Amino acid sequence: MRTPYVLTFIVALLGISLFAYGLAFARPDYLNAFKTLYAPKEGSALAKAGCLTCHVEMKDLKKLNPYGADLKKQLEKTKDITAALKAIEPLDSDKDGVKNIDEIKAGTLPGDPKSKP
Ligand SMILES: [Ca+2]
Repeated sequence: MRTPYVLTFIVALLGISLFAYGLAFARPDYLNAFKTLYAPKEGSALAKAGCLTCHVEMKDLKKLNPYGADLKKQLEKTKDITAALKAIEPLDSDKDGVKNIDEIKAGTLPGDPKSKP
């Protein structure tokens, strides 16, 4: 009768591993740095986006949107998240004609061309 317990343990361990794997790609510390630096307007698309400010979908956090990709490139040059965020402010990552910093100030998504001021 020990088998079900072992199975439960394995399933739980697998769940925890997958969760940790997901967290390795989602960076809540980066999101916190973003929020601290910019304090997105409450109720704006940007404030609601959370992890999706940089990631394409929660199911596969390895996929980065254009803003997340630019941030990643910058983080290869500096490990300072605030410096990296500031460095990509003048870019228009999603090529919608609006600079990242202007999108952030407006509360729209700098990684989604369908979202702009
Ligand atoms: Ca946009």
